[in-house]
Amino acid sequence: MARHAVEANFDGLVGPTHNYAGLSWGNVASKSNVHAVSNPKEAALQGLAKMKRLADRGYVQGVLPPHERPHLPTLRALGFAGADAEVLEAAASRHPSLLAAVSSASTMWTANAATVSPSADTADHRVHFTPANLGAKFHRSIEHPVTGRALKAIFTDEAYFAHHPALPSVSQFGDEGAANHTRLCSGYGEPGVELFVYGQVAFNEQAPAPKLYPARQTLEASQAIARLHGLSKDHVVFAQQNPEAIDAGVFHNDVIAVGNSNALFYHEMAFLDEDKVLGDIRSRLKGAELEAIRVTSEDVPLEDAVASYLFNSQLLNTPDGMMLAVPGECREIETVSRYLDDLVRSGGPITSVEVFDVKQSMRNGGGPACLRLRVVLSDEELSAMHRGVIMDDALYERLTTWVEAHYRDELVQSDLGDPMLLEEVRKALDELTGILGLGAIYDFQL
Ligand code: SUG
Repeated sequence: MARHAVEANFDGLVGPTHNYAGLSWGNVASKSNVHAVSNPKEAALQGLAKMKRLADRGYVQGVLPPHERPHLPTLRALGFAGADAEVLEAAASRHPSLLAAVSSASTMWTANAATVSPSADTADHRVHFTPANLGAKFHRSIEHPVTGRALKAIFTDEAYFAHHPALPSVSQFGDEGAANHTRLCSGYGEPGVELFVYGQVAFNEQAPAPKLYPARQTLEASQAIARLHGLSKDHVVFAQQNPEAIDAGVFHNDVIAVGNSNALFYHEMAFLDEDKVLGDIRSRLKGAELEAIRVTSEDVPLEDAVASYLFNSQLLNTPDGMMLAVPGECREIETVSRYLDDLVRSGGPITSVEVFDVKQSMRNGGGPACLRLRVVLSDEELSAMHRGVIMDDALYERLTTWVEAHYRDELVQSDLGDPMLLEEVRKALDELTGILGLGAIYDFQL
């Protein structure tokens, strides 16, 4: 019998080294804002304000900690030696782009942290987690070990939670986590349909693939995760992303589609074979009709969808329908803003639109949906997890004070080699694991 369950959202707290290094080829915003001056304090406060607003509305909101950056163990593994200050100095002078890569605050985008399957879908009825290897980008490929530790520290009880290591970090198994994974269901506690969207088939060179930008997720990676999580094939759909969309800057599926409950909100350019995707979902979805909310290029040109991040919105249940939590940029682009007004008047499942300001993250290609990892939890699982990361007034106050005390309000590339910055980060993170009650998760704490 189905149990009551909720969708909890775990947002990544923006780290103290948030900066614009132009590290993500294929991600238009990251490339166009390269070397802009960042404001880590503002970025973290914008993220916290988003979490607080959703927590105040009654959603279960959690927080995932940032990682230690610059990451000296990676620099040491690549041959930089000596005391910490010497390692930083050598990297800054000899390989500044490598230093930028190991300094990225990219763990804020927790939609890429892992793929999560709720217990209603899995063979052993536990919640399954697989951290994403993020092998497509070096700066992100170093995230999964600490992500795995953080998830284990939060979801510890093995009676309820199962953790897998990341897939092999090679291009054939490129995995970008929940950004390419959506679950459709009649109710969160019911068995659902897990939709895995991939950009490329790795073991078939003849299969359609993007020509300009990399496909970060492979079919083989998605299939491996479905196997590891014990998902039955009657509850899984694998769909190829439209290669043209990837070449237009849609580097993850969550830049062009978002699903919630029985609704799938997507652009007509999202999938290579749209009819098959919808048909496959419809034939597997039990207890509800799929509500397909299709946006045409005439409604919103793909370019505007990418620039506004319309689809990188959170789609959340409300008492009278669903709310679309959009980034502020959606109200700055006329076609998108007009479309949103028409959408709420259309009588469909989306009954309200709310704007969230996450501009600091948006300039690196991360909207509201990139910033959160969804974890569907039954009431029992929710009480079994570590509660110290759940947002409430007191945690919001503590984290805001912590950010105000430790974060800089300006950061440029040349600051990344400053040994003081590393010291500030470690001091801040050590305090943070105390605030969140996580124990030791960082390399410098082990
Ligand atoms: O992987 N940007 C991230 C943005 C991730 C967005 N996530 C989702 N769509 N779910 C990326 O491309 C840019 C960092 C820099 O250029 O400084 C960056 O890593």
